[in-house]
Amino acid sequence: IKDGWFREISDMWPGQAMTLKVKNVLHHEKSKYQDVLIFESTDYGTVLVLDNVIQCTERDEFAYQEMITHLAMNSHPDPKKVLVIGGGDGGVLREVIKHDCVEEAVLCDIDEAVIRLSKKYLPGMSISYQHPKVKVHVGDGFKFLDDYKNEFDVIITDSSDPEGPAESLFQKPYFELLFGALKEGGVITTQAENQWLHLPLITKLKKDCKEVFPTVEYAYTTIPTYPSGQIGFMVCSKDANRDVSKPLRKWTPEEEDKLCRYYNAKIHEASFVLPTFARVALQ
Ligand code: AAT
Repeated sequence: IKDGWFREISDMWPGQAMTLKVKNVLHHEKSKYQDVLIFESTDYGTVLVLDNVIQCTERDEFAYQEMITHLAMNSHPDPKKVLVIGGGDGGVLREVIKHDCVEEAVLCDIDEAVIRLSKKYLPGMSISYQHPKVKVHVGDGFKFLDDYKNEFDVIITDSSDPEGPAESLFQKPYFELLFGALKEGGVITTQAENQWLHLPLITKLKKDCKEVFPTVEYAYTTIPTYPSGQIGFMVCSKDANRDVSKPLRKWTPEEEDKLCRYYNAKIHEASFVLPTFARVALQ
């Protein structure tokens, strides 16, 4: 923070940086895994920052949390058991339990500090921790998955960027673990970075996924406070005949308006339509 502005400078997005005006620093600590900063911004509500990278702001988090969740959940006919890797703020869990068919939602985040501080400073996201269907495990997602075979219908990896504790969550062995932990017909989504900034990384990610899953597609959402204003997802299924770009289950338009602020059935399909430069690179 300099002169009252937070600047998200990183060599993962060279020569550019999101800047947010700070009203008040609420908390700053070094956890076991990362530097954790929480501040109140002038226009984006409360902001969670890990290792100088914005993880979420109250104003636009729904654009990411709803999309990473419902793209997977609505591509599965009847998800009962759901796992979230990362996502310590609780926002993805909040979206998962909007689906009445869910019987159990498990979250595994590496950093207890993110969970503890989100409960204190981000109530709109961490409200989900009070839900009776939710179970929480603190630990590394990669190690956690190794203990589960044929267990989950949907697994959502809401992870930070590959520099830091989430590095292993972007590599092929992780996708092999995901595949093994899914039941027949299971679906995953993972945070898959930005098409303007990380096309080589996304291309490699898609290739690795393709070697593990029969169905692999890249989708994206818009979000002002992530680098370059967008972030993508890899959506994969164990079922070779599943078209994840079309929702298998839909809410009614009235339900959609009540349940979600970003996601709807049309934007589900639209999010897989890529600009030519990205489509060609990812073919
Ligand atoms: N919904 C907020 C968005 C995030 S949060 C990423 C979470 O991943 C953090 O809570 C972090 O503690 C957790 N995490 C990192 N590594 C691991 C791991 N190995 N196992 C389990 N959890 C992990 C993502 C923001 C994306 C930012 C885009 N620039």
